[in-house]
Amino acid sequence: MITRKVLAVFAIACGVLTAATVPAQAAAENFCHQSLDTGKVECFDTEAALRNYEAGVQSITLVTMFNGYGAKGASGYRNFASAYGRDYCTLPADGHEGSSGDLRQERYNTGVALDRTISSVVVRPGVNCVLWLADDFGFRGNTVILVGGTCADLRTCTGGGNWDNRARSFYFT
Ligand SMILES: [Ca+2]
Repeated sequence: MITRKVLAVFAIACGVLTAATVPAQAAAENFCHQSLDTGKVECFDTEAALRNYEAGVQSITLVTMFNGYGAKGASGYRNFASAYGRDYCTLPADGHEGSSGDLRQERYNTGVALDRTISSVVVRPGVNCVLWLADDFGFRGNTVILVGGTCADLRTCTGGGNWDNRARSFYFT
């Protein structure tokens, strides 16, 4: 009698466990993050895991570079975020909130290198970022400064001469 009773309880317990496990699996990986820069999707079992992942992702674009005029993405764009994961700049505490000393190493979404191809830029307004373009590698050469907003045509919008297809390095701070 005792043995039968124990088995019956065990069977019920298994049934409950199985029933509880199925919905848990169906709900798994429902919390997803998609990068607007790369299209890459990362999914997690819990919201807490997603938040933990997002805390380490530099997904907030502060500066966007475009190969074409008008800050339009059709001929290629590239987003840059803070190296510190912030959604603002902290001039002058951190000199390079984001940067590239060699734009041959940076690519638009089209695969074309940014070196001497940038024709328009957007510096996210309201986040205290200032963009410095340099016409040589390593932030050297001539430089020009752009504050928050859209520079739709680097031939004219800098106030510092023609910067179309000229920048070879940059930083924002
Ligand atoms: Ca261009």
